[in-house]
Amino acid sequence: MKDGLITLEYVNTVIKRRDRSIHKGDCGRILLIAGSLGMAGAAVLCGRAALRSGAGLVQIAVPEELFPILQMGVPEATCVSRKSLNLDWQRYDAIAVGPGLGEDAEHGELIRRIAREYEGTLVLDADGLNQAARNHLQEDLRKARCSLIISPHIGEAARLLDMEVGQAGAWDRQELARLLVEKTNAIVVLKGAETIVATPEGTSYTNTTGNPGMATAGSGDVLTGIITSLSGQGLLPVDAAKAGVCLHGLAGDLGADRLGEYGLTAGDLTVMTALAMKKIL
Ligand code: NPW
Ligand code: AMP
Ligand code: MG
Repeated sequence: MKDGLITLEYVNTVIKRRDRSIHKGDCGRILLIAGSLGMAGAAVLCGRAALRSGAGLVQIAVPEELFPILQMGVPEATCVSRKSLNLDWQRYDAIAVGPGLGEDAEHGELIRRIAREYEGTLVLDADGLNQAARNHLQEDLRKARCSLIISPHIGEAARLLDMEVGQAGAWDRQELARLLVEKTNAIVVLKGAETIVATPEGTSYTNTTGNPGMATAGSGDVLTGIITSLSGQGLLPVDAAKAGVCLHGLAGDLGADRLGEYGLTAGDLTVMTALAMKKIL
């Protein structure tokens, strides 16, 4: 069922204006478990997007050898080692797992633990979803204590549903999103042209922003940063997902206006995210 469109007018109603006396600790303390050797860029893009959409404190969990890259790429963020990551999850307002995470088998157990223990909002994307599929964590996700948002593209959706990509692509996208909700009990962000947000309550929304210039490496990693940032800033998970896809698309539209669809990069999207936030407020 399609309940409505995700518009800028809607986004304007859910993004909070900043109180004059606010401090960074009030603006979302988030953890991004992202990046691996060869895919440090995904963590950089995710971190930059989180900051550009207003997160007050961003911590990025990466392998220690990537610290220099991350600290140069996102100097505003702090880094923590992913070796035996054993943090007090509850001190974060939102957590993301997945962009550029890689295929290390131990991440399956990490996702299971966070889903079981964490009481905030968890955003699972990219290799976080691939790990969930490979380790058959769908049932663990269904029983998660945290609020869960998943943001698959059609390839990741196919893996979660144990389908071939072509088979998943033949489905009506609204129906496919609903199937993913049934499988995981998560808020599902099914990405692509006209991204769909479907909820366990049975509602489903279609995004109205974005353009083909966003079909570029790292674009989804930027979206994960934005959704996690908005969750950390206190938006309800469903609003963070809906507003996140709309702002991400608006950033893409503002970027395409200036640079064209061909030249737009995910790095540009992170900067345009700041302008997108400015435009809707
Ligand atoms: P094909 O072959 O293109 O026709 P993967 P990934 C299929 C990180 N990144 N959108 C597609 O079909 C990510 O965060 C790091 C997308 C193919 O079979 C992940 O951790 C970057 N795919 C990791 O790389 C920049 C679609 O799905 C498969 C599709 C892998 O992520 C890049 C691709 O999915 C990247 O973000 C659709 N609409 N339809 C960095 N700089 O560090 C079908 N497919 O194998 O999960 O690859 O999305 O690149
Ligand atoms: P990913 O494949 O994870 O990098 O995510 C790609 C991002 O770009 C998602 O947010 C998609 O919705 C967006 N995107 C990709 N292609 C298009 C398109 N043709 N029109 C609008 N958005 C797109
Ligand atoms: Mg992706």
